[in-house]
Amino acid sequence: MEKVLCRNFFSLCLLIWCVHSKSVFKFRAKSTVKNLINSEAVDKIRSSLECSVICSIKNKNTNIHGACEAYSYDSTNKRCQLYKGTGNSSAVSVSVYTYKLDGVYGDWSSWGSCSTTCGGGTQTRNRVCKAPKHGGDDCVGPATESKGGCNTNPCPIPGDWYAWTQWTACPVTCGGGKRVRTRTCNWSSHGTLTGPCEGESQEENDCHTFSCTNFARTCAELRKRGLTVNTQADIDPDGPGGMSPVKVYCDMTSDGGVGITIIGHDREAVTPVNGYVSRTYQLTYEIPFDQVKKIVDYSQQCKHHVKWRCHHSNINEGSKMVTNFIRRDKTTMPDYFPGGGAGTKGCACYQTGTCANPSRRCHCDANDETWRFDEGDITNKNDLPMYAFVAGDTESGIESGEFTIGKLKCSGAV
Ligand SMILES: [Ca+2]
Ligand SMILES: [Ca+2]
Repeated sequence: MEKVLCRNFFSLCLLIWCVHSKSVFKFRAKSTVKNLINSEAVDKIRSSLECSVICSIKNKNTNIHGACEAYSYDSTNKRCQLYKGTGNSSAVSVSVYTYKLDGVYGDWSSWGSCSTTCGGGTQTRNRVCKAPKHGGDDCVGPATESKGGCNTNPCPIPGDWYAWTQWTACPVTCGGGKRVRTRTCNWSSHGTLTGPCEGESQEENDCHTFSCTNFARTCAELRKRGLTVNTQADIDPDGPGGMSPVKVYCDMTSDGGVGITIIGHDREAVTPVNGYVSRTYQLTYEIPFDQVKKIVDYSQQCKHHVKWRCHHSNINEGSKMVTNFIRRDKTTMPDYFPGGGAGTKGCACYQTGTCANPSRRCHCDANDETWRFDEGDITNKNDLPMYAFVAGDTESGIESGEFTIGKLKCSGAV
Protein backbone atom coordinates (compact mmCIF):
# COMPACT_ATOMS: atom_id res chain seq x y z
CA MET A 1 0.00 0.00 0.00
CA GLU A 2 1.25 3.41 -0.79
CA LYS A 3 -0.15 6.71 0.05
CA VAL A 4 -0.46 9.72 -2.17
CA LEU A 5 -1.37 13.09 -0.89
CA CYS A 6 -3.59 15.06 -3.16
CA ARG A 7 -3.96 18.73 -2.64
CA ASN A 8 -7.05 19.05 -4.63
CA PHE A 9 -9.68 16.47 -4.13
CA PHE A 10 -11.60 17.70 -7.10
CA SER A 11 -8.70 17.26 -9.41
CA LEU A 12 -8.03 13.84 -7.94
CA CYS A 13 -11.51 12.72 -8.59
CA LEU A 14 -11.36 13.89 -12.12
CA LEU A 15 -8.20 11.93 -12.45
CA ILE A 16 -9.93 8.80 -11.32
CA TRP A 17 -12.97 9.31 -13.51
CA CYS A 18 -15.53 10.07 -10.98
CA VAL A 19 -18.50 11.67 -12.50
CA HIS A 20 -19.02 15.24 -11.66
CA SER A 21 -22.42 16.23 -10.54
CA LYS A 22 -23.91 19.59 -9.71
CA SER A 23 -21.85 20.34 -6.69
CA VAL A 24 -18.12 20.33 -6.47
CA PHE A 25 -18.17 17.99 -3.50
CA LYS A 26 -20.93 15.71 -4.55
CA PHE A 27 -19.97 12.87 -6.75
CA ARG A 28 -22.35 10.43 -8.23
CA ALA A 29 -20.91 7.02 -8.36
CA LYS A 30 -21.49 4.64 -11.23
CA SER A 31 -21.68 1.95 -8.69
CA THR A 32 -21.13 1.68 -5.04
CA VAL A 33 -18.93 -0.92 -3.47
CA LYS A 34 -18.03 -0.50 0.12
CA ASN A 35 -15.19 -1.99 2.11
CA LEU A 36 -13.60 -3.29 -0.94
CA ILE A 37 -10.34 -4.56 0.40
CA ASN A 38 -11.48 -8.01 1.35
CA SER A 39 -12.22 -11.14 -0.56
CA GLU A 40 -15.88 -10.48 -0.89
CA ALA A 41 -15.14 -7.18 -2.50
CA VAL A 42 -12.69 -8.82 -4.81
CA ASP A 43 -15.37 -11.19 -6.02
CA LYS A 44 -17.67 -8.33 -6.65
CA ILE A 45 -15.06 -6.60 -8.63
CA ARG A 46 -14.34 -9.73 -10.55
CA SER A 47 -17.89 -10.28 -11.47
CA SER A 48 -18.95 -6.82 -12.38
CA LEU A 49 -16.25 -4.33 -12.86
CA GLU A 50 -12.97 -5.82 -13.93
CA CYS A 51 -10.97 -2.85 -12.77
CA SER A 52 -13.14 -0.26 -14.37
CA VAL A 53 -13.74 2.79 -12.35
CA ILE A 54 -16.01 2.94 -9.40
CA CYS A 55 -16.46 5.98 -7.40
CA SER A 56 -18.39 6.38 -4.28
CA ILE A 57 -18.69 9.29 -2.05
CA LYS A 58 -19.24 9.14 1.62
CA ASN A 59 -20.28 12.51 2.83
CA LYS A 60 -19.56 12.75 6.52
CA ASN A 61 -21.08 16.12 6.36
CA THR A 62 -22.64 17.92 3.55
CA ASN A 63 -19.90 20.46 3.20
CA ILE A 64 -16.54 19.04 2.54
CA HIS A 65 -15.82 15.56 3.71
CA GLY A 66 -15.95 12.64 1.39
CA ALA A 67 -14.19 9.67 0.12
CA CYS A 68 -13.58 8.49 -3.33
CA GLU A 69 -12.68 5.05 -4.56
CA ALA A 70 -11.65 3.98 -7.95
CA TYR A 71 -10.10 0.97 -9.61
CA SER A 72 -7.87 0.79 -12.56
CA TYR A 73 -5.98 -1.95 -14.31
CA ASP A 74 -2.23 -1.66 -14.32
CA SER A 75 -1.46 -3.34 -17.59
CA THR A 76 2.30 -3.09 -17.10
CA ASN A 77 2.24 -5.10 -13.90
CA LYS A 78 -0.95 -6.89 -14.74
CA ARG A 79 -2.74 -6.11 -11.57
CA CYS A 80 -5.70 -4.23 -10.28
CA GLN A 81 -5.25 -1.11 -8.33
CA LEU A 82 -7.64 0.51 -5.96
CA TYR A 83 -7.45 4.18 -5.35
CA LYS A 84 -9.11 5.23 -2.18
CA GLY A 85 -9.16 8.86 -1.34
CA THR A 86 -10.34 10.62 1.81
CA GLY A 87 -10.16 14.20 2.80
CA ASN A 88 -11.69 17.50 2.08
CA SER A 89 -11.47 20.14 -0.51
CA SER A 90 -8.05 21.27 0.50
CA ALA A 91 -6.31 18.03 1.24
CA VAL A 92 -7.02 14.48 0.25
CA SER A 93 -4.99 11.47 1.01
CA VAL A 94 -5.22 8.69 -1.52
CA SER A 95 -4.34 5.15 -0.68
CA VAL A 96 -3.42 2.86 -3.51
CA TYR A 97 -4.05 -0.84 -2.95
CA THR A 98 -2.99 -3.46 -5.30
CA TYR A 99 -4.15 -7.01 -5.27
CA LYS A 100 -4.37 -10.05 -7.46
CA LEU A 101 -6.77 -12.95 -7.76
CA ASP A 102 -5.56 -16.52 -7.46
CA GLY A 103 -7.28 -19.24 -9.47
CA VAL A 104 -9.86 -21.20 -7.55
CA TYR A 105 -11.23 -24.60 -8.43
CA GLY A 106 -14.92 -25.19 -8.55
CA ASP A 107 -16.46 -28.37 -7.18
CA TRP A 108 -15.57 -31.78 -8.59
CA SER A 109 -17.96 -33.16 -11.16
CA SER A 110 -19.56 -36.51 -10.45
CA TRP A 111 -17.61 -39.61 -11.53
CA GLY A 112 -17.92 -40.39 -15.24
CA SER A 113 -18.90 -43.70 -16.75
CA CYS A 114 -16.58 -46.69 -16.57
CA SER A 115 -14.05 -46.91 -19.40
CA THR A 116 -14.83 -50.60 -20.02
CA THR A 117 -17.75 -52.93 -19.56
CA CYS A 118 -15.62 -55.75 -18.17
CA GLY A 119 -12.15 -56.62 -16.96
CA GLY A 120 -11.78 -53.52 -14.74
CA GLY A 121 -11.94 -49.98 -15.99
CA THR A 122 -11.43 -46.47 -14.71
CA GLN A 123 -13.67 -43.50 -14.02
CA THR A 124 -12.66 -39.90 -14.07
CA ARG A 125 -14.03 -36.68 -12.74
CA ASN A 126 -12.93 -33.13 -13.26
CA ARG A 127 -13.23 -29.63 -11.93
CA VAL A 128 -12.99 -26.27 -13.53
CA CYS A 129 -10.46 -23.68 -12.47
CA LYS A 130 -11.79 -20.18 -12.12
CA ALA A 131 -8.82 -18.61 -13.86
CA PRO A 132 -6.39 -16.41 -11.93
CA LYS A 133 -6.45 -12.74 -12.69
CA HIS A 134 -4.08 -9.86 -12.37
CA GLY A 135 -1.02 -11.96 -11.83
CA GLY A 136 -2.61 -14.37 -9.37
CA ASP A 137 -1.43 -17.97 -9.03
CA ASP A 138 -2.89 -20.84 -10.97
CA CYS A 139 -5.27 -23.24 -9.32
CA VAL A 140 -3.42 -25.74 -7.18
CA GLY A 141 -3.83 -29.45 -7.88
CA PRO A 142 -5.02 -31.50 -10.84
CA ALA A 143 -8.09 -30.62 -12.84
CA THR A 144 -8.95 -34.30 -13.39
CA GLU A 145 -8.51 -37.44 -11.37
CA SER A 146 -9.17 -41.11 -12.03
CA LYS A 147 -9.93 -44.17 -10.02
CA GLY A 148 -10.02 -47.82 -11.06
CA GLY A 149 -12.11 -50.71 -9.89
CA CYS A 150 -15.27 -50.42 -11.92
CA ASN A 151 -16.79 -53.26 -13.99
CA THR A 152 -14.28 -55.82 -12.77
CA ASN A 153 -16.31 -58.77 -14.06
CA PRO A 154 -14.23 -60.96 -16.44
CA CYS A 155 -14.50 -60.15 -20.12
CA PRO A 156 -15.98 -62.69 -22.58
CA ILE A 157 -13.46 -64.32 -24.92
CA PRO A 158 -14.38 -64.32 -28.61
CA GLY A 159 -15.43 -67.80 -29.68
CA ASP A 160 -13.60 -69.83 -32.31
CA TRP A 161 -15.13 -70.31 -35.73
CA TYR A 162 -15.89 -73.72 -37.06
CA ALA A 163 -14.34 -74.36 -40.47
CA TRP A 164 -15.71 -72.69 -43.57
CA THR A 165 -18.18 -74.66 -45.62
CA GLN A 166 -17.31 -75.42 -49.21
CA TRP A 167 -18.04 -72.63 -51.64
CA THR A 168 -21.50 -72.93 -53.09
CA ALA A 169 -21.61 -73.82 -56.76
CA CYS A 170 -21.49 -70.84 -59.03
CA PRO A 171 -25.08 -70.14 -60.01
CA VAL A 172 -24.13 -69.15 -63.55
CA THR A 173 -21.74 -70.62 -66.11
CA CYS A 174 -20.66 -67.25 -67.47
CA GLY A 175 -21.32 -63.55 -67.11
CA GLY A 176 -20.43 -63.40 -63.42
CA GLY A 177 -22.18 -64.80 -60.38
CA LYS A 178 -21.61 -64.89 -56.67
CA ARG A 179 -20.66 -67.92 -54.69
CA VAL A 180 -20.67 -67.94 -50.93
CA ARG A 181 -19.32 -69.89 -48.04
CA THR A 182 -20.31 -69.67 -44.44
CA ARG A 183 -19.03 -70.62 -41.03
CA THR A 184 -20.61 -70.88 -37.65
CA CYS A 185 -19.40 -69.74 -34.29
CA ASN A 186 -18.49 -72.27 -31.65
CA TRP A 187 -20.24 -70.76 -28.67
CA SER A 188 -18.69 -73.21 -26.28
CA SER A 189 -15.04 -72.68 -27.18
CA HIS A 190 -14.36 -70.85 -23.92
CA GLY A 191 -17.08 -72.22 -21.69
CA THR A 192 -19.39 -69.71 -20.11
CA LEU A 193 -17.03 -66.88 -21.00
CA THR A 194 -17.49 -67.48 -24.72
CA GLY A 195 -18.45 -64.31 -26.52
CA PRO A 196 -19.34 -63.69 -30.14
CA CYS A 197 -16.79 -64.84 -32.71
CA GLU A 198 -14.95 -62.00 -34.38
CA GLY A 199 -15.25 -61.52 -38.11
CA GLU A 200 -17.80 -62.34 -40.73
CA SER A 201 -19.79 -65.54 -40.84
CA GLN A 202 -20.20 -65.37 -44.60
CA GLU A 203 -17.88 -64.69 -47.48
CA GLU A 204 -18.73 -64.01 -51.06
CA ASN A 205 -16.70 -64.02 -54.20
CA ASP A 206 -17.19 -63.60 -57.87
CA CYS A 207 -17.25 -66.62 -60.11
CA HIS A 208 -17.42 -67.31 -63.80
CA THR A 209 -16.96 -63.66 -64.59
CA PHE A 210 -16.03 -64.22 -68.21
CA SER A 211 -18.36 -63.04 -70.91
CA CYS A 212 -21.24 -65.20 -72.06
CA THR A 213 -20.88 -64.12 -75.64
CA ASN A 214 -17.99 -65.21 -77.80
CA PHE A 215 -18.62 -68.82 -76.87
CA ALA A 216 -15.81 -71.18 -76.04
CA ARG A 217 -15.26 -74.04 -78.48
CA THR A 218 -14.84 -76.72 -75.82
CA CYS A 219 -15.10 -77.23 -72.07
CA ALA A 220 -11.31 -77.13 -71.92
CA GLU A 221 -11.48 -73.60 -73.24
CA LEU A 222 -14.07 -72.79 -70.61
CA ARG A 223 -11.67 -74.19 -68.04
CA LYS A 224 -9.03 -71.77 -69.23
CA ARG A 225 -11.51 -68.95 -68.80
CA GLY A 226 -12.22 -70.03 -65.25
CA LEU A 227 -15.18 -72.40 -65.23
CA THR A 228 -14.66 -74.82 -62.38
CA VAL A 229 -17.95 -76.55 -61.75
CA ASN A 230 -19.51 -79.46 -63.54
CA THR A 231 -22.34 -78.07 -65.55
CA GLN A 232 -24.25 -78.00 -68.76
CA ALA A 233 -22.65 -75.22 -70.76
CA ASP A 234 -23.10 -73.47 -74.07
CA ILE A 235 -20.19 -73.84 -76.45
CA ASP A 236 -19.76 -73.15 -80.13
CA PRO A 237 -17.29 -75.74 -81.44
CA ASP A 238 -17.06 -74.26 -84.93
CA GLY A 239 -16.62 -70.71 -83.62
CA PRO A 240 -18.61 -67.59 -84.47
CA GLY A 241 -20.97 -67.94 -87.39
CA GLY A 242 -21.52 -71.24 -89.08
CA MET A 243 -23.38 -73.65 -86.87
CA SER A 244 -25.30 -72.55 -83.81
CA PRO A 245 -23.88 -72.94 -80.32
CA VAL A 246 -24.72 -76.20 -78.56
CA LYS A 247 -25.23 -77.31 -75.01
CA VAL A 248 -22.91 -79.99 -73.67
CA TYR A 249 -21.95 -81.33 -70.29
CA CYS A 250 -18.64 -80.06 -68.95
CA ASP A 251 -16.88 -82.27 -66.43
CA MET A 252 -14.58 -79.80 -64.74
CA THR A 253 -13.40 -81.98 -61.85
CA SER A 254 -12.28 -85.35 -63.28
CA ASP A 255 -8.70 -85.91 -64.40
CA GLY A 256 -7.45 -83.06 -62.26
CA GLY A 257 -10.06 -80.63 -63.55
CA VAL A 258 -8.71 -80.29 -67.09
CA GLY A 259 -12.18 -79.66 -68.49
CA ILE A 260 -13.75 -82.56 -70.30
CA THR A 261 -16.38 -82.07 -72.98
CA ILE A 262 -18.81 -84.95 -72.76
CA ILE A 263 -21.22 -85.75 -75.55
CA GLY A 264 -23.89 -88.36 -75.14
CA HIS A 265 -25.77 -90.27 -77.83
CA ASP A 266 -28.59 -92.76 -78.26
CA ARG A 267 -26.51 -95.97 -78.01
CA GLU A 268 -25.32 -95.73 -74.43
CA ALA A 269 -27.61 -98.47 -73.17
CA VAL A 270 -26.91 -102.12 -73.92
CA THR A 271 -28.08 -103.01 -77.41
CA PRO A 272 -28.64 -106.74 -78.00
CA VAL A 273 -28.07 -108.02 -81.52
CA ASN A 274 -29.51 -111.25 -82.89
CA GLY A 275 -30.12 -112.54 -86.38
CA TYR A 276 -27.96 -110.41 -88.62
CA VAL A 277 -25.00 -111.19 -90.82
CA SER A 278 -24.24 -107.55 -90.35
CA ARG A 279 -26.18 -104.67 -88.94
CA THR A 280 -25.15 -101.03 -88.70
CA TYR A 281 -26.29 -98.88 -85.77
CA GLN A 282 -25.73 -95.21 -86.44
CA LEU A 283 -25.15 -93.09 -83.36
CA THR A 284 -27.26 -89.98 -82.94
CA TYR A 285 -25.35 -87.53 -80.76
CA GLU A 286 -26.93 -84.90 -78.55
CA ILE A 287 -25.53 -82.25 -80.87
CA PRO A 288 -25.02 -82.16 -84.62
CA PHE A 289 -22.37 -84.57 -85.87
CA ASP A 290 -20.41 -81.77 -87.53
CA GLN A 291 -20.18 -79.92 -84.20
CA VAL A 292 -18.95 -83.15 -82.60
CA LYS A 293 -16.23 -83.28 -85.24
CA LYS A 294 -15.22 -79.72 -84.37
CA ILE A 295 -14.97 -80.63 -80.69
CA VAL A 296 -12.64 -83.48 -81.62
CA ASP A 297 -10.61 -81.15 -83.82
CA TYR A 298 -10.22 -78.54 -81.08
CA SER A 299 -9.37 -81.04 -78.33
CA GLN A 300 -6.00 -82.50 -77.55
CA GLN A 301 -7.36 -85.94 -76.92
CA CYS A 302 -10.63 -87.80 -77.12
CA LYS A 303 -11.72 -91.26 -76.18
CA HIS A 304 -14.77 -93.31 -76.87
CA HIS A 305 -15.27 -96.57 -75.07
CA VAL A 306 -16.76 -99.58 -76.87
CA LYS A 307 -17.67 -102.95 -75.40
CA TRP A 308 -18.86 -105.92 -77.48
CA ARG A 309 -20.15 -109.03 -75.73
CA CYS A 310 -20.27 -112.07 -77.98
CA HIS A 311 -21.60 -115.61 -78.09
CA HIS A 312 -20.26 -117.54 -81.02
CA SER A 313 -19.91 -114.27 -82.79
CA ASN A 314 -16.70 -113.32 -84.62
CA ILE A 315 -15.17 -109.89 -84.87
CA ASN A 316 -12.79 -111.04 -87.60
CA GLU A 317 -14.16 -113.44 -90.16
CA GLY A 318 -11.39 -114.55 -92.43
CA SER A 319 -9.55 -111.39 -93.43
CA LYS A 320 -12.60 -109.19 -92.90
CA MET A 321 -13.60 -107.31 -89.73
CA VAL A 322 -17.34 -107.92 -89.47
CA THR A 323 -17.82 -106.23 -86.12
CA ASN A 324 -16.32 -102.79 -85.62
CA PHE A 325 -17.20 -99.11 -85.84
CA ILE A 326 -17.46 -96.68 -88.72
CA ARG A 327 -15.17 -93.69 -88.55
CA ARG A 328 -15.93 -90.02 -88.83
CA ASP A 329 -15.87 -90.22 -92.63
CA LYS A 330 -19.18 -92.11 -92.28
CA THR A 331 -18.03 -94.87 -94.64
CA THR A 332 -14.91 -96.76 -93.62
CA MET A 333 -13.97 -98.90 -90.68
CA PRO A 334 -10.51 -98.69 -89.12
CA ASP A 335 -8.01 -101.53 -89.22
CA TYR A 336 -8.25 -102.27 -85.48
CA PHE A 337 -10.97 -102.92 -82.93
CA PRO A 338 -11.27 -100.29 -80.13
CA GLY A 339 -8.39 -100.96 -77.72
CA GLY A 340 -6.32 -102.76 -80.35
CA GLY A 341 -3.25 -101.66 -82.23
CA ALA A 342 -3.53 -99.75 -85.49
CA GLY A 343 -3.10 -101.94 -88.53
CA THR A 344 -3.48 -105.19 -86.61
CA LYS A 345 -7.19 -105.82 -87.07
CA GLY A 346 -6.85 -106.97 -83.49
CA CYS A 347 -8.40 -106.25 -80.11
CA ALA A 348 -6.63 -105.28 -76.88
CA CYS A 349 -5.88 -108.92 -76.06
CA TYR A 350 -3.95 -109.22 -79.30
CA GLN A 351 -1.56 -106.54 -78.09
CA THR A 352 -0.73 -108.59 -74.99
CA GLY A 353 -1.04 -112.02 -76.50
CA THR A 354 -3.85 -112.95 -74.15
CA CYS A 355 -6.75 -113.62 -76.48
CA ALA A 356 -8.99 -116.59 -75.63
CA ASN A 357 -7.77 -118.35 -78.72
CA PRO A 358 -4.08 -117.38 -78.85
CA SER A 359 -3.99 -117.80 -82.59
CA ARG A 360 -6.79 -115.24 -83.14
CA ARG A 361 -6.98 -111.45 -82.81
CA CYS A 362 -9.87 -110.99 -80.37
CA HIS A 363 -11.49 -112.93 -77.51
CA CYS A 364 -14.68 -113.05 -79.56
CA ASP A 365 -12.78 -114.63 -82.42
CA ALA A 366 -12.76 -117.85 -80.37
CA ASN A 367 -16.22 -118.03 -81.92
CA ASP A 368 -17.50 -120.56 -79.42
CA GLU A 369 -20.49 -120.92 -77.18
CA THR A 370 -19.00 -119.03 -74.31
CA TRP A 371 -19.98 -115.44 -73.52
CA ARG A 372 -16.85 -113.37 -73.98
CA PHE A 373 -16.19 -109.70 -74.60
CA ASP A 374 -13.71 -107.36 -76.18
CA GLU A 375 -13.53 -103.73 -75.22
CA GLY A 376 -11.38 -100.66 -75.44
CA ASP A 377 -11.17 -96.98 -76.19
CA ILE A 378 -11.02 -95.36 -79.56
CA THR A 379 -8.42 -92.63 -79.14
CA ASN A 380 -7.32 -91.90 -82.69
CA LYS A 381 -8.76 -88.47 -83.46
CA ASN A 382 -8.71 -89.28 -87.15
CA ASP A 383 -11.37 -91.93 -86.46
CA LEU A 384 -13.51 -89.83 -84.14
CA PRO A 385 -16.26 -89.22 -83.71
CA MET A 386 -17.57 -92.69 -84.26
CA TYR A 387 -20.31 -92.58 -86.85
CA ALA A 388 -21.86 -95.99 -86.32
CA PHE A 389 -21.32 -99.39 -84.77
CA VAL A 390 -21.45 -102.49 -86.97
CA ALA A 391 -22.42 -105.81 -85.41
CA GLY A 392 -21.79 -108.98 -87.42
CA ASP A 393 -22.00 -112.73 -87.16
CA THR A 394 -25.22 -113.07 -85.21
CA GLU A 395 -27.31 -114.63 -87.92
CA SER A 396 -27.67 -118.19 -86.58
CA GLY A 397 -29.55 -119.31 -83.48
CA ILE A 398 -26.55 -119.80 -81.23
CA GLU A 399 -24.94 -116.55 -82.34
CA SER A 400 -25.68 -113.33 -80.54
CA GLY A 401 -24.04 -110.30 -79.13
CA GLU A 402 -24.65 -106.97 -77.44
CA PHE A 403 -22.78 -103.72 -77.45
CA THR A 404 -22.43 -100.77 -75.16
CA ILE A 405 -20.91 -97.48 -76.22
CA GLY A 406 -19.92 -94.84 -73.73
CA LYS A 407 -20.12 -91.10 -74.09
CA LEU A 408 -17.53 -89.36 -76.18
CA LYS A 409 -15.09 -87.52 -73.92
CA CYS A 410 -12.67 -84.91 -75.19
CA SER A 411 -10.19 -82.86 -73.20
CA GLY A 412 -7.39 -80.41 -73.69
CA ALA A 413 -7.50 -77.40 -75.95
CA VAL A 414 -5.39 -77.23 -79.07
CA1 LIG B 1 -20.91 -71.57 -84.74
CA1 LIG C 1 -20.14 -117.54 -85.52
